[in-house]
Amino acid sequence: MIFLLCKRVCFYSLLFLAATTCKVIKCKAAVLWEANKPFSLEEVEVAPPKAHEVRIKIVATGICRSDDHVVTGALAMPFPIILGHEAAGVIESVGEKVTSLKPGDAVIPLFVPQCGECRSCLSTKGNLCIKNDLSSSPTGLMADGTTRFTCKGKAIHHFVGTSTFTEYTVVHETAAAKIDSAAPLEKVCLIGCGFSTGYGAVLQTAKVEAGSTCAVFGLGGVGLSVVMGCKAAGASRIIAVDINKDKFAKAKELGATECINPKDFKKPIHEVLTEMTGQGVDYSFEVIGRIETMTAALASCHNNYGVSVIVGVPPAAQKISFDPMLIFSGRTWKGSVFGGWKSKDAVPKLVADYMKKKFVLDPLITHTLPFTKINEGFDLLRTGKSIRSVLVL
Ligand code: COD
Ligand code: ZN
Repeated sequence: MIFLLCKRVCFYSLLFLAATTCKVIKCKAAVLWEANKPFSLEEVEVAPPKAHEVRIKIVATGICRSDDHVVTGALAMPFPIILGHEAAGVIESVGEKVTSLKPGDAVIPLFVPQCGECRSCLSTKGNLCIKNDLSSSPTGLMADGTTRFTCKGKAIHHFVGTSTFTEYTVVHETAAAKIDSAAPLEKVCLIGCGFSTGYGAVLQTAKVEAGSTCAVFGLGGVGLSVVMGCKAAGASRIIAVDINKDKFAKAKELGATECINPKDFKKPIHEVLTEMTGQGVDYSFEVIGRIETMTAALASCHNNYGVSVIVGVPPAAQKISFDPMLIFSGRTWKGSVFGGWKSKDAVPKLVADYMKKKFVLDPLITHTLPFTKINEGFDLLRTGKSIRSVLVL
């Protein structure tokens, strides 16, 4: 009966689970030995999960700009490392004291965990659980200070508590959300990062009201998810801003009412947006990760009650200088990590909403590739040819 209900999950469960529990698994992983090098497909050993940890068989993983930021050095991480943080899979085995997950469960790993005990988790206002490994000095290790990956006798680091460019990974129980076992894992993996980050920035962080005017700077996978969030919120104007006009057709398809290219104007883009809207937009979103566009987005929103949200990961070691009058007059400048969602609670609901067709993910997925073509997937990202590539394992 259960097999009929959730064929996808049970197939993997039957095949892999019983045979591997408590044992080291040898499997394929994409190891990044050092910055600015291609990923190297290696056989790695994945240790069994310790107490409060789970081992996941990854089924699909998206390629996100943040992964590439580690390759280029823009996001500093310890090497060697197994990257990847936007994935979906099936629990292969669980360590002692794990209560919320069991073998066979379909899950999405969470790069922002939800321990349920820290101040952010306990506050209704927060979501950046203290157990995250996103700080400016990330450890690349599990909570006990060790790693579960080895390759050629060397310890390999974890990435933001997830590491999904591997057939098997180990994460903390608080860093995996159980989802509907009928969900297509090669689509809902995007809920692990890009989609939720953009959509939540609108609905959860900014809490855009119906009838609002919005500007979205940057139309990659995350920016397009912001556009979708603005549409879902009932925004009356959604002005999409990008220097690549090839992004405009999809932005319009997903809800943008106007698209503008800063290169087409002599005056600064915040002046253009202020003129277009009278006194600036109600909400602006920076989804590029550049300090110039962060201040431009701030200046584009209403001088008294405008809200500007930084979604793009700021470049390492760069500082912003700006006229404090922009804030003094009343604007609010906010940041949003993982769309402000409390991850373990929100991800199953987002998957359920996807299953109810409340939003789409297909337009964001331009390429689906076998895992072994990971380097090709990154080339597609770097040349601007893809929005999201999903690697299937
Ligand atoms: N003006 C307007 N548009 C610009 C400019 C500019 N000066 N410069 C670049 N752009 C456009 C590009 O043409 C492109 O269309 C878009 O901006 C950026 O898109 P992508 O595809 O590079 O990026 P995305 O959509 O994948 O988003 C990536 C973010 C930049 C948002 C990145 O910071 C991110 O992935 N953030 C979310 C994930 C996260 O929080 N990670 C942290 C934990 S790992
Ligand atoms: Zn990401």
